Amino acid sequence: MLTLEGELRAAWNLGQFEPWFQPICRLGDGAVVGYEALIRWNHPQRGVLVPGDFLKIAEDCGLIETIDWCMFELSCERLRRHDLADTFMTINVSALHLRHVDFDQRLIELLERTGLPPSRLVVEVTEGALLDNPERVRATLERLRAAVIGAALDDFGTGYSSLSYLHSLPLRILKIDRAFVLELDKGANTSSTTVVAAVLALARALDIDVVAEGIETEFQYAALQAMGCDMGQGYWIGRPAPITRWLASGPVGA
Ligand code: G
Ligand code: MN
Repeated sequence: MLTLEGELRAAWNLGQFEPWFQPICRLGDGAVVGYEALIRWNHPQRGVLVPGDFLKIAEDCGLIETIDWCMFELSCERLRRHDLADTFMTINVSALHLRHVDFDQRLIELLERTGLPPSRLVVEVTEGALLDNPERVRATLERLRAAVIGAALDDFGTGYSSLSYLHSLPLRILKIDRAFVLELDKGANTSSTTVVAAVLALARALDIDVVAEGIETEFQYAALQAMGCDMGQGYWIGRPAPITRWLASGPVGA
């Protein structure tokens, strides 16, 4: 029997990983303004696996960075080929990537190869990845900004949420974690409503756009819209196909 690590290596060799694109909508009119590229493993027996199912093993066996770079490249190519509109795309960058001093240079070269304008790319980093070495990450994000590549703070509110990061980092987007969005269902007087309102006010003051993550109900959508949240993503938006395997224009031809 194959171990999961063995399966993962085989899957990599067989090309079973691919990026899916979750639309990011403007809550005001529901227009798709961007996408988050999310890795999926098309497992021959177990179906489509999400990162939670295999990321830890991919990290432990040292394959994750290779897989990630391949996903970044595929995602950029697909966005360029399929969506001529001015949508942006976010990619998830881990602490491992940010440890390499040449991360930004490598990303810039990837964009040159794929022909995707840098202004259409946004790298998502988590608060956890910042903690690793805040100064180094800030320097990397500054160099990316100089190259017109944007940065987003992912899962905001779940980590240490140091306010000092918010104004010292060159952020284009703040992503409110889905835990707060989930709580909104419980009505107007929850602490989650207060937190979301405070984050929106803070972001507005700092001129950072906000994306709410994990919108699963119309109620959540409406509540966020009423609070003035700019953008959102989640299983509710874009029904019936919330996470599109390909961009709206259909699959990539061979
Ligand atoms: O940490 P990050 O926000 O990048 O995580 C993205 C993950 O969240 C993806 O694996 C994606 O499939 C999942 N996801 C996207 N939208 C929703 C949603 O509406 N609800 C839940 N529970 N998960 C979601
Ligand atoms: Mn993300």
